[in-house]
Amino acid sequence: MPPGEANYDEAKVPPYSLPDPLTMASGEPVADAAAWTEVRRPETLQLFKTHVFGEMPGPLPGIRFVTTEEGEALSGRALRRQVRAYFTDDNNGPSMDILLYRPAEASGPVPIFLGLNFFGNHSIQRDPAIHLNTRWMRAEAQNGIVNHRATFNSRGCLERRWPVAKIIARGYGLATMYCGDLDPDYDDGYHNGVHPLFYQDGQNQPAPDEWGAIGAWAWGLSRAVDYLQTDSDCDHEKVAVLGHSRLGKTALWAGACDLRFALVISNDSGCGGAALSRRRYGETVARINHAFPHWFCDNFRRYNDAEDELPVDQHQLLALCAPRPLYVASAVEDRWADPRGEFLAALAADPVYRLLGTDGLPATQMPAVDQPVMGQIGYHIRSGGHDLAECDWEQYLDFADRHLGSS
Ligand code: GTR
Repeated sequence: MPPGEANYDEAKVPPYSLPDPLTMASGEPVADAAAWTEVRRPETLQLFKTHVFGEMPGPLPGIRFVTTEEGEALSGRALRRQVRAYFTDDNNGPSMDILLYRPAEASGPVPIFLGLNFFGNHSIQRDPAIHLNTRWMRAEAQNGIVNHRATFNSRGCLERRWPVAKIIARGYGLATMYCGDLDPDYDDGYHNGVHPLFYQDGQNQPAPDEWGAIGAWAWGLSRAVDYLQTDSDCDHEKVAVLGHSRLGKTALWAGACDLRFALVISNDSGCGGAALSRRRYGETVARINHAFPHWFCDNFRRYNDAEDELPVDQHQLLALCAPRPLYVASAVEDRWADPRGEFLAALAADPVYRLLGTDGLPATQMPAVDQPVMGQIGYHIRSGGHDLAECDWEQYLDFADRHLGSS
């Protein structure tokens, strides 16, 4: 294949064999749930930390959560709360804004969908009370971003990805944050964002086995759960983490690292997310590390054009969610993300789910387009392209009803 050209031909997918999620590093088979939980799961998580996403620090002791605004939304059907998480004692230092909507009529704590957004909390709804994010953003004129800053025109620009009225009507709350509050999405050598808060004396960038941007974003999702644990209107034992694309990779990594996420959803997460790296279909490890050198840990670059040497593949990232409910979604036209590779990864995670006593993924073949399958693992391939669509959400809501119950 000429350099620079992505493979979209199944016939050119190289033969590969996946690491067995249920064989321990010692070569012993994982015979039961205890062996998974006590040995194989921790060793698998460590492999992802060392070789793919990097080590991630724990919470900051000085974090402060301050409610900055509250009010009614959606003609009284929802209640909105905005909370700022200050990461240090400096109010001008790094912080993260959490936007929370919950059903006005709820009589107790509600389950929550939690996900990062690409263009600021104000981009998810045309609700003038949402603080306009002032941080760096990807320059996308159609989303109202000028000189890397949000303008008034970016209010509600990604409303189609966040059907808040529907989520509320189904009895769920929604919490979201801007990923750039944690780490702006460009390669700046990790001087901005939260990385420097954790540098040792003399350190000015993460070590090769330490976190990149995806790690920082996932860390922020865990900090949002820290907040939700303090908010009596939210059922912090029923938090579903979800993300689209690079933020879908992030949702999976957050779900793997933090067992407080009760349900994990990957929407079109592709390479470095739900798609098997060894298939080299669409985006590959070399391409993603070249285009986005700041997403993964530096060690991941060792596997550029050397996927078979990776000690793990992405089915094992999915298996780290087990036995918690996991939904993987693809879209037909999103070939860059390798829909088949996403399905095959879910299928290859199934033995772990079954070992842990669940029904895993109730399919052996890739389902037809727009025909979701749902067991403890859910999967669908939707018609259309790379996006988080309302019909994706409809499946996630059904899946959450099944596993969390809306109240
Ligand atoms: C693409 C990248 C994908 C995916 C996507 C997105 O450019 O190659 O891995 O993350 O961006 O996040 O929209």
